[in-house]
Amino acid sequence: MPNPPVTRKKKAARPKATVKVGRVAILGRPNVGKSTLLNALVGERIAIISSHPQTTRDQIRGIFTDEDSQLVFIDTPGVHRARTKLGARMNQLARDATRECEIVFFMTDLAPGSASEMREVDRVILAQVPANIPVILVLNKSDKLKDKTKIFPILEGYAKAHAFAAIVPMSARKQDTGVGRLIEAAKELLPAGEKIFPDDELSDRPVRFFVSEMVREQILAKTRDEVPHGIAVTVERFDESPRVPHISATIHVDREGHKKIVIGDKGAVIKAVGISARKRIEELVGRQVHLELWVRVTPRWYESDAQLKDMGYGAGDEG
Ligand SMILES: Nc1nc2c(ncn2[C@@H]2O[C@H](COP(=O)(O)OP(=O)(O)OP(=O)(O)O)[C@@H](O)[C@H]2O)c(=O)[nH]1
Ligand SMILES: [Mg+2]
Repeated sequence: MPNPPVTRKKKAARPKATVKVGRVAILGRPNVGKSTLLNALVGERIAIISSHPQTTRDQIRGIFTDEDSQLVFIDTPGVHRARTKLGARMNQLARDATRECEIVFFMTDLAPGSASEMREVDRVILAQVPANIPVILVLNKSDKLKDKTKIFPILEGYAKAHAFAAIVPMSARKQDTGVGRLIEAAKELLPAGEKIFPDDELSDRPVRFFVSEMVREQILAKTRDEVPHGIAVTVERFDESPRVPHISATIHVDREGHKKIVIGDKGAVIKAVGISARKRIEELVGRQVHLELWVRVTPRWYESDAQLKDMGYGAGDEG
């Protein structure tokens, strides 16, 4: 099975001998735009994004290298009230990330009518960050506020809740100037050191991981309600020997009814998932691939330590 690292297409600038280095964990509630920000920071679509909460289930590291820095951004699952072993595991991964980083980007989202007081759920998540770690507050989705002056009382209100190292209102989706401001703010807080990764490395995750995520992303885009939360994707085979590499993946669903939805009328849904996921995979690996998808009912896989481990989510060890 191939396990090469994923590299970026664009050439990164050659860094100096010592540069600003460090790890930045991106933390926050589900659906606030953490994965959208990770992609904007590294300039490539590596983390999957969807309108469903709890899309990200794992830590995803994206490596940013320029002439004077190498920053490792860690996307994390949205912290939520866990109802399954998978959910508990996801929260644990988010907590772990705050202990393995030098800086936290704490993200919340703005909406018309956003209160100037920090939300209680946000306070609880923020309280998980070790006291010695500087936190930069990211107020995302500023594009939703037509009247930008509405941001000022929110800035003031949030500044009272925590001694943030910086506060950056931005739109991750629009990839506005907030992206560059966050990178500069992180560099200012970091010590000089030696880069760890080669200039062109984009993530520490192997291609297989992204393949399964890209299939899952397309299912999330094409199904609704409880189906997305019950889906897991595993890559069974990744054969690079043919001229066009052959990938075989299994979509695990929670129950028979979900299998019907994922397959769709005359296979329409799974066919569309396959086409879109294949295009995304080809974009990532830079060559044509053949993608074969299977659907299997694996009831309550998200409550089984053994299944979670097999699916690459590790054992859910917290309740
Ligand atoms: N309007 C607007 N929508 C955004 C912005 N950033 C992200 N979104 C949308 O918000 C939704 C969630 O984005 P994600 O990046 O998946 O959010 P997340 O925080 O990673 O979510 P989880 O992985 O579930 O924790 C998607 O529909 C995004 O397109 C933004 O700046 N403005
Ligand atoms: Mg996410």
